[in-house]
Amino acid sequence: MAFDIDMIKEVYKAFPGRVDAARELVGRPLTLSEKILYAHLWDGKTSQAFVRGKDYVDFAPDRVACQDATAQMALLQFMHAGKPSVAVPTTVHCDHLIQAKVGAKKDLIRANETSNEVFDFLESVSNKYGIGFWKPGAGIIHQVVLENYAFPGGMMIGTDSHTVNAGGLGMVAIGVGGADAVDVMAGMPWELKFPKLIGVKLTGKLSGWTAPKDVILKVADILTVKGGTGAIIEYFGEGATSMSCTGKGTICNMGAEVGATTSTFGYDDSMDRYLRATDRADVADAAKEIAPYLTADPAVYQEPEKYFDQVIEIDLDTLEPHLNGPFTPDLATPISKMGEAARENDWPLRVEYGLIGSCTNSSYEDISRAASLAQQVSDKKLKTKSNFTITPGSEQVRYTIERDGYIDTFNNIGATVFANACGPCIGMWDRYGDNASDGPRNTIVHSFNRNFAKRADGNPNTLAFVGSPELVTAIAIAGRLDFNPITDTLINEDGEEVKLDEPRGYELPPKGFAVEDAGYVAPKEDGSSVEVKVAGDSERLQLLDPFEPIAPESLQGMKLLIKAFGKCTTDHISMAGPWLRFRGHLDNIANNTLIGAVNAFNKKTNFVKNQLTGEYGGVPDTQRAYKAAGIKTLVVGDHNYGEGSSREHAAMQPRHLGVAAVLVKSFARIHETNLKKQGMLALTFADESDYDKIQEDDTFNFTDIRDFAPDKPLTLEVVHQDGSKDTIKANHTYNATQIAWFREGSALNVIKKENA
Ligand code: MIC
Ligand code: SF4
Repeated sequence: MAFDIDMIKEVYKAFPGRVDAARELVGRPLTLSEKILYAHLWDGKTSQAFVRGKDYVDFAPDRVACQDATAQMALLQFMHAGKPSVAVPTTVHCDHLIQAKVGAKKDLIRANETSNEVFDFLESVSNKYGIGFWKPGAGIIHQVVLENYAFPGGMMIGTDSHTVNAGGLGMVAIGVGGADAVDVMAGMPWELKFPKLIGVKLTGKLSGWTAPKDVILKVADILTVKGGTGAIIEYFGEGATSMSCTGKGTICNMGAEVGATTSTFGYDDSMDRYLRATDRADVADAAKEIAPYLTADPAVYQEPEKYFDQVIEIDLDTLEPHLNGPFTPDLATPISKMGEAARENDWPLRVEYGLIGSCTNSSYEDISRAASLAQQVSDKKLKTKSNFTITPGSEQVRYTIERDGYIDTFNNIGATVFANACGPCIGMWDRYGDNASDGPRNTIVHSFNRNFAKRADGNPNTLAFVGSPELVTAIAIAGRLDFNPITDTLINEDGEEVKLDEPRGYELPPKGFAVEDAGYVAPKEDGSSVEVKVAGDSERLQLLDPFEPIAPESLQGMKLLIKAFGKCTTDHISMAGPWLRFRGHLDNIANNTLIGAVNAFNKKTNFVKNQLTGEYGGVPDTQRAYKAAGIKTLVVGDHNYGEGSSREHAAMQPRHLGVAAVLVKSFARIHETNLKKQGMLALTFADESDYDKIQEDDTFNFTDIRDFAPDKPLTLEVVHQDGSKDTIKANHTYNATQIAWFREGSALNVIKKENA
């Protein structure tokens, strides 16, 4: 069972009635996002039109997807939920734990050796609870989901922030922490604040060097990394319908980089073609029957300002290829301005690596277009100047592009083909051996989505720029960051000036997709006798103990653990790369807690004051000292704290070590929910400038924590070293259910209690 057509037909059967009822209730035409949301209400209907950006709503997603690095914690929690099997179709994908080093074959063998314990655990839990299992090498979660499970009008959640990729097939697909996935797997409602809506009108059509990637790089420029927070981005217009389905996937994928809850596109012919090409004609037929329901009502796209909270218009006829970076995905530079920007900022012009593929950009279209450039290297007697790598998104894509000769084309320019896995996108790239942390200053370009410091190779001095696979390939051929293939020429072996022709490719494989072993393992019908494998002395896996509730008394006399300065993403809070190996062992992975965060008082990483001794040390050690002394702590942060990944480790680790509250200027959505789910206090400064009042030696008292209630800010007394005090207000977004999570110690404790 690669996908569940019966489930999809059920969804489609109820869809029109639910949408019509919602339209009547709301009293105006509906956007696509609203249709999907209202069609997935937990109770099936509502008597209330929801207020966007305000009301918490219970939903019933159609499916769940988890990847190996987050599934471990999700499933360790699910094991506590007291259920014999998952309540909705769920899959686990082994993709993050495969390190890229020499090439697909050997790397996969090594990963199976080094992580077999984890893969075995995931396979056995999947088997036990009725979860579909995708083996290491099968592909990256989001590509596999797009190829097999995504369907127009569906709603899914996944324990990875780029779950949003499935918006390319017209879904509302949302990244969540593992505890949220546990709710849905356990057959409970899944709660989300009803999102705001951003409409993006795409006029004109893509052509030449410009690719779908450039649309989202431009959107990131406009919205910045936090501009999409709490919103669904809905794309429409001629530029949207004329684009491939997989191109739409790329755009939705990187919606995570602007903080959007998700992104989506109305059902159109490109989706129909993609469904048929991926062997799902029955889904395409079923979708066709309710097609008008799978896109917005016509009035919405005619007068978008009336229906969206914000509208952006991008003209694809004039959109230039972009490169975004370094260190943040919203720093956008059109390729024609790159030379100037690089010289101004002293970015190294020589490009060491061009890397294409990943979950974001490894469609057949991407690969065939990039290959058309690689082909020109020999045709035009050029030499590729940078190293070049490819990480295909799935075995189906890899097998098909190999059959069609593209792997050979890339090999001819000296490329390395890595396994169908995350690899260099998430620091699972053995570029420097053990010497990554003081690697040389250098530039790389890739077609992935994130480019935070150290993300790809662990080297803080690597400047990573994000671009389309086409542009990355052209730049790798030229070996220069300031190469603009639209205007610039290269000198070939004969000393002649040559220009690269525009990329050309195929939306879908002319000979169809093919694959020998896609890598799927179906679970047993009845898994009750399956034993889950966790060795007692394992350093990779540890069964979970429930968290104790944080007592109100312990919120008096708290100490400051760290005041984080500037960008503090989940990569700063719980680094990936080498630490991915401990994702199933809470105590071990806790040793990386906040080691990437910059201490506002000395601008150093992993160097904070222990108020008990006056000495400076690493964050995890200092925190363990407070824990040993029975003292709870507070973490302070800047804007968009917890940006990036869905990894709930970024919440569970501080929780495990005794951090009770996180007080910041603003949160990224998934991280804020993750903190709440683990029974912590996730708070924002009512007055942002209070951030400046927090000193290194402060002690904190939550004076009115006993009155913790929805819509009522908390009061925090800040006692400075000289005895002087500031009283500040901390806002929160907890509703009554979430306050119960805090009171019980975690959301899981509440589920357990209910199922006891
Ligand atoms: C990422 O792209 O940062 C990851 C690694 O896929 C994460 C998930 C994780 O940390 O395991 C994400 O995006 O959620
Ligand atoms: Fe994997 Fe990178 Fe995609 Fe995350 S963004 S799922 S690490 S390929």
